[in-house]
Amino acid sequence: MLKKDFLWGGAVAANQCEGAYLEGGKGLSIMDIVTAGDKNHPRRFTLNLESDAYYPNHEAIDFYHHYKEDIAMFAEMGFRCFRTSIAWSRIFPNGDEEEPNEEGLAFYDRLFDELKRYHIEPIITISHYEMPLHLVKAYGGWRNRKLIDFYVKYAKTLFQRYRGKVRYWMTFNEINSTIHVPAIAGVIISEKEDKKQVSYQALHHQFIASALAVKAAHDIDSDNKVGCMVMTTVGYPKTSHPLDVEAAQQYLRDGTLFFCDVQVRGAYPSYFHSYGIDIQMEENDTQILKEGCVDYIGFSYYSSNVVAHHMEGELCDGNIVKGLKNPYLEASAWGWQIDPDGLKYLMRTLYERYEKPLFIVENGLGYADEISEDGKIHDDYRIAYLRSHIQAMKEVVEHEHIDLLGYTAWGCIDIVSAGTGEMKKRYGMIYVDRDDAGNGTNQRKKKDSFAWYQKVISSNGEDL
Ligand code: BGP
Repeated sequence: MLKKDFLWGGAVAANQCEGAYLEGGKGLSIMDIVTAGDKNHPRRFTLNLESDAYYPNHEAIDFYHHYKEDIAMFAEMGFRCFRTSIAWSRIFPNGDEEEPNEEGLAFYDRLFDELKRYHIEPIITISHYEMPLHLVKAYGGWRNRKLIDFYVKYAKTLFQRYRGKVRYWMTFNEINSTIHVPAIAGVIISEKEDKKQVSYQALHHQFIASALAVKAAHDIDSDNKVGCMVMTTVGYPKTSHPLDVEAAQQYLRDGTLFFCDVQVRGAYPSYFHSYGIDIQMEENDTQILKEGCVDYIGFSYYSSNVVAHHMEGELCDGNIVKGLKNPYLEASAWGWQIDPDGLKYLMRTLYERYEKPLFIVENGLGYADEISEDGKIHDDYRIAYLRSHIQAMKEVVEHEHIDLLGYTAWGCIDIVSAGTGEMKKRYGMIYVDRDDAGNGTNQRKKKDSFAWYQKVISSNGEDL
């Protein structure tokens, strides 16, 4: 059995659901200008700083105005928690202001009060790829150490304002994505620069900012629990060739564990030396990392990959990171290889390495759902995906006593895809009538998975 206070819920991100991208005093964030793509042309997280706001799904699903209706539906499903992010540029429109934007703070006050009405615990991501665009244009994004002060001021503003309303936080969504897609951290790297060196230096600034935020959160409210959040990449060796096994070992270490090592253990691991990167540190940085260790490990898990020391063969897509095709696994229409056993592998690895509580804060199946002739959405494929992953998660929790805080199904309501900017790639138990071009009534509609997930939660995971 899962513990009786297991945090069942769903997850979204401000930039993928709120809309109202210039309302309530909000400034432009980098996600407001990222180009949209489609499943054949995954979004290029290039930031064309000359253009303003040409992301076609600016209004997303207008959660900013629909949040009461949506939260009522989450409550109907029995949610005990709800993960979303606070849009940094709602609170500090440019990011470097002295004073926060009161309208932005008041919106999230209303949101948290609405959740509280239904006894739904907010799980808040402080930065989910939503940094203010001005911090890129004026400072160069996270490559500039000044971002640390701007971020810490923003985080402290949140901890003080929402003291007693929010106690679960995560500092950066998928902090490892900075290495794969530096533009996500507002870092634009020129041809003549060393991408690795610039990316890892920007990441270092984020590590310091995260550690300072963790310490501030604990100082402001001892009830605060602050997690790191990593995109997990499980890679299986293509063959039993020792070099393929070594490639798989490094894929997991360098793609996932390194980021947890720094934020959970509070220091750069010795193997970092093999990266050949010379991080510019300031004298207190080592002490800051040591004092800012996170309380839990939040992570996203969607799929697994296959790796080899020579990556020849059919490539498959994945959550930001590609891999080779696994002949034993099916893939989603976007090429993400479906592997519930990989979740067990990953949970064991993380828990045995850190012995800190885990939190599955993203898991789900992107699918181009259609409305059937009977007017319903029979997403049995999504029920099958979620059932198999919840079964896997339960197995290791119950048999191996892994401490798992909760499970928030990603995109519990249809939202804009981060990777492609499409609405077509739907994850929700709630359908939203909106297409890739932003047309539609925005009406919400329960899919078959709505009643299924309601049953899962009411039985605390027993009735799958
Ligand atoms: C993760 C992000 C989420 C979400 C998810 C699904 O990387 O944290 O924001 O988008 O991926 O990806 P996509 O929306 O591209 O299907």
